Amino acid sequence: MKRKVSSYNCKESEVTDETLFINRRSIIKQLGILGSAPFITNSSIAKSQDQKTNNQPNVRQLLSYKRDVIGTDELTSENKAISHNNFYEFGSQKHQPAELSRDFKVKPWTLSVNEGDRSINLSYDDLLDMFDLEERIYRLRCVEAWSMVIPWIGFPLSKLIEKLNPSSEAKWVRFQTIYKPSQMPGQRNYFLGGGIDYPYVEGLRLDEAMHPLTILAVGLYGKTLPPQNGAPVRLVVPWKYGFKSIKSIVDINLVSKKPRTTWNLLASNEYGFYANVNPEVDHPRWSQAYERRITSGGIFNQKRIKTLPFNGYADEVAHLYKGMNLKKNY
Ligand SMILES: Nc1nc2c(c(=O)[nH]1)N[C@H]1C(S)=C(S)[C@@H](COP(=O)(O)O)O[C@H]1N2
Ligand SMILES: [Mo]
Repeated sequence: MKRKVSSYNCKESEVTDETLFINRRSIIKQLGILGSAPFITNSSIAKSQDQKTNNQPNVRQLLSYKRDVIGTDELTSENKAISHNNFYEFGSQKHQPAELSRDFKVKPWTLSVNEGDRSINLSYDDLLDMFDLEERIYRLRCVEAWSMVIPWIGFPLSKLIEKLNPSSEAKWVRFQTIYKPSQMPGQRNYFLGGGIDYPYVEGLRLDEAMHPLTILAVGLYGKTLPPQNGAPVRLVVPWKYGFKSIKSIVDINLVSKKPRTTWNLLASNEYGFYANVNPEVDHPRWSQAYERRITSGGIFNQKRIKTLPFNGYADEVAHLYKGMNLKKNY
């Protein structure tokens, strides 16, 4: 999503990359190995950073889960899915989240799910253990007109909401990403962070949140999520544009009023609350009729394909919007 600040983003990100590079060099220098630079690999640089900050590196754990039936869509390669990301807390350019999230700590973590003063708190281990994990191979359609096919691992959000036993007042669900400027450079720097007012917030109508396709994902491609994809837990709503699928969630609130949402607050004429994938409603600055499907390999391997209503999930979800004008409620 390009905003007016995007020309600054570019310059700013170059500066940031440079700072990161300088930091690495000084760490290497402290370890007294600068002279042996030709032997330094990326992984040894990452390791020396971990040693310095005394962190556990974000090693992706293998998960056990029930496998999805194999679909007909060609999967995006894992390498693409974890290196081409939108996660503005770590920079607004696609390559930045993977690079700038290496020091992000996902443990300990608390996901709080609440209505009023009733709440359930899930720890990092609860997220992986409390529910049976299943694989869901879903298409992810970004509002920017590219798409991927990703094997997520997670559980239906409905299972968690049911545990809270919501009252009849609960009509909407509000989600909030962690606010941790010390580990999220985009939250510290307005330009790097794409001009967003953090924390990132999103929302769903309760029936959308309870729909069986809506999941909280804790992994992809058989392993826990890397930070750039929203570790340790993120939403996946496959019939909506990608920005609804909020990452690294700490708060889920059941509320009586429709929540405000980050991209809608930034540009309400461009990004609606519903954000259902719809080839007939163009973005003001580009068409949504087609998308670039990212599979594997280089940009020349990307296929231009027709965008489907509700991202191909119309049979499952169109009834949720019966009688609604989807051009107005974009
Ligand atoms: N907190 C947060 N969540 C976010 C975003 C973000 O910038 N911050 N970007 C969104 C957008 S625009 C997309 S397309 C998807 C991308 O998910 P992926 O990087 O795992 O493919 O995450 C969404 N969730
Ligand atoms: Mo997106």
